[in-house]
Amino acid sequence: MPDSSFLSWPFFEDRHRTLARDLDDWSRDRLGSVDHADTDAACISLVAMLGEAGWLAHSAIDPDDPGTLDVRSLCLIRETLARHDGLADFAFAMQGLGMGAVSLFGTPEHREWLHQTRAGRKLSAFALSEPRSGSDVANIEMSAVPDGNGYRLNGEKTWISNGGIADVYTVFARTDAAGGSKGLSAFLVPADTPGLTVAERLDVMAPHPLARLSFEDVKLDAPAMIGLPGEGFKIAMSVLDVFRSTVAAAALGFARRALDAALDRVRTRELFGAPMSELQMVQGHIADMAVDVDAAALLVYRAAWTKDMGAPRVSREAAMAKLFSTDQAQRVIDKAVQLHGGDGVRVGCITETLYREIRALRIYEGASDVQKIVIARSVIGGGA
Ligand code: COS
Repeated sequence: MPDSSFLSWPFFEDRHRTLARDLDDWSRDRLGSVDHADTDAACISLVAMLGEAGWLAHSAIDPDDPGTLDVRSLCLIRETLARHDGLADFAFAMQGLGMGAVSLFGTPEHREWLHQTRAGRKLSAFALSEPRSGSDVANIEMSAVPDGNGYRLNGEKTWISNGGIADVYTVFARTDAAGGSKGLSAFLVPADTPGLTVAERLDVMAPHPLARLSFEDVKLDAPAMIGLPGEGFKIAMSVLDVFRSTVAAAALGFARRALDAALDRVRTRELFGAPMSELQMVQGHIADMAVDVDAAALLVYRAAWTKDMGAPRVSREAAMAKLFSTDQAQRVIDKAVQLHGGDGVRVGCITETLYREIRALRIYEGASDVQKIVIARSVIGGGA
């Protein structure tokens, strides 16, 4: 395990230190054997492996003994998996995000799904974004119209991670046409519900399962609703309050991997008759990278610890962690590419992979620009 000194910080308990070390060992032993040629198949197999090994038990609450999500564990797991394999991190993260609303607001009936998702036998997804509302959640257009005993959903969702391979979706739709952010509701929708189809699979620079979904007269019974009518916006934001810190943790994992690769490079590569590490300009890069990584870690685990200590909202802390950590990881990875010279951009090398992997994290689960809005409103308003 590379620099693990952060584990002695007071944010953690011994169970977190053990978790991080055990997962690091497991990842080194197991993740190398996963074939990434077929992204869907790799994801399904990673979810199964993570479930069998027990790691997915941390992705959602235990339906038989409901407590709260431990955000420090979620962050440590994402950081560790991202350091080893970006797709493994993605597979873990989607099981948590997809079932986030169920963990936080679900009924015992909704929570039945958690037996399957925590065991890695079923895959979940979070369907919030639409073609005309990504950052502006209050503008969601998908309609959920009362119909007999339940609701009928019509509309589209896009950029849905795990779209096409998920077994169940958490879907946000409009139950009150005039209500703005107060007119949205959340629903749990099994993938095989008639009328729900995959309209398009989307290819991105760091491949993972992604799709645009179409809902045509998707009929749901009333108990499919999570929370009460009109609570959808607050449910979505509460889920993002937890999971934005974990995106920041994944970025931290990518950055640590890039720093480790850069350290290997500068210690072993000779330039102008000496190891690169003796050049002051190289030392300057390494120092900047190390400060970025530690500062990100402090923000990530401050946000996670604050939530775990019972804060009802950590919007500001989570937004700061996501904004800073995803930005710093981009800088750290770019420097690692630079220190590798031509080798840094060869297709298939770790720096090239990380360079592609990191970019989307500044966009999904709230673009950096949205995080700035959240932070500024909180700071100006003097609230959380
Ligand atoms: N927890 C609970 N309630 C929250 C909340 C949170 N984290 N954030 C906001 N709310 C509440 C507000 O308190 C407000 O309630 P009241 O009207 O009762 O006071 C209500 O929700 C509306 O909040 P706000 O006025 O901030 O809504 P905006 O429409 O201005 O939206 C942003 C704010 C832009 C921050 C929000 O739309 C957002 O986060 N967008 C990004 C979405 C995203 O992450 N998309 C990616 C999808 S997943 S890949």
